[in-house]
Amino acid sequence: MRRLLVTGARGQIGSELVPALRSRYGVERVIASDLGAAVSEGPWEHLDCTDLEALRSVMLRHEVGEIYHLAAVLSAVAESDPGKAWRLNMASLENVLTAARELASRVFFPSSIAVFGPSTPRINTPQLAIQRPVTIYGVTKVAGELLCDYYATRFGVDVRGLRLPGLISYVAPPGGGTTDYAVEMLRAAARGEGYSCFLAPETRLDMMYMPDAVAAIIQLMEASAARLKHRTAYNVAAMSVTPAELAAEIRERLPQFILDYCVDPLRQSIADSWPQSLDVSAARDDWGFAPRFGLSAMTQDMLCHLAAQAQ
Ligand code: AKB
Repeated sequence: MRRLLVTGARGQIGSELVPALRSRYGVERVIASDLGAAVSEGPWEHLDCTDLEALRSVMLRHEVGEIYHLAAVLSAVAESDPGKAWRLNMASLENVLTAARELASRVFFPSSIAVFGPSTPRINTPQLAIQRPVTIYGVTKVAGELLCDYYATRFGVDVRGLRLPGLISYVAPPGGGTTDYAVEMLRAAARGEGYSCFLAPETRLDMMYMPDAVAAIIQLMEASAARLKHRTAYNVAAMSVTPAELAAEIRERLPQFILDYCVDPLRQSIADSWPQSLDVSAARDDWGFAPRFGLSAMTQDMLCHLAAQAQ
C-alpha cells in the first residue's frame, strides 16, 4: 500500500490534516515532513521541498503515492520579500509535480481566494472568473493552478486542489496571512484580553473552520476522478464574515470583549482586492462539499476548545 506525504506539516493546515489522515489511513502510512524537528508521533522527515533530489529520495524510500503539498509562504509575509515567495512557492510546487509525474503519485494543491483580484466580481465569485491578483502570493497561486492543470492534461498527473478562504483553527496559528485576524481575535477573547484588529470593521472575506477544510481535502482526494470538472481549483468557503460581525458573535458569549482597530494599510489593501464571498456550487455538485460550521457554530466551538486549552 503506497504512502501519503504531507509537506509543510508543521503549518496551520498540516497540524490538523496529518492527524486526520493518520486516523483514516493509519499512522505508518502518513509521512509528515517540514523544515525542523518532528512535532508529532509517527513517521517524520526533515524535508526542504525546493530540493528535488531530497524530495525524490523521501518519496522513493517511503513509496509515496500521494503528496499533500502544503508548504508555502502566505500573503502578508510574501509581500515583504516577493522574490523569495515566488521562488519558494513555485520551485517547491514544480518539484512536487515533477516527482509526482516520475513516480506516478497523486497531488493535493491548496490554492486560495488570493487568485482573484480587483477586476473579479467580488460577491458570489464564480468558479470560472477573471484571475488578475495584485499580490505576489496570488500570482504564485494562479501560476500554481495553471501548472497543476498543465501537469494533469499534458502528463496525466492526478492533481486536485481547493481555493481555500481564511482558515480558522485552535490547534496551530496561521503563518502570516491577511485573514489571520480572525484567529488572533478569537484567541485574545478566549484569554480574556482585548484585540486590536488590523483590518477595518466592514472588511468582508470568506472563512472556513479547519475541521471543514480538512474534511473537504479528504473528500476531494477520495472523489471519483470522473466527477471532477475543475480538478485543480475548486472554490470552497463556509462563511462570509467581517471583523465587526465576528466580534459581535464573540460578545454574545463574552460580553466584556473589547475590540478596537489599528488598520494595517498593506493587509487592508490585500483584503480589499479579494472576493467577499465565493460561489461554491461546483464543489457541492461535483463532489458533495458541505461544510458543517457557520459563524455561530465555529465561534462556539473555537471558544470552547481555547478555554479547555487554557486549563
Ligand atoms: C492568507 O490570508 O494569506 C491565507 C489565504 C486566504 O490564502 N489565509
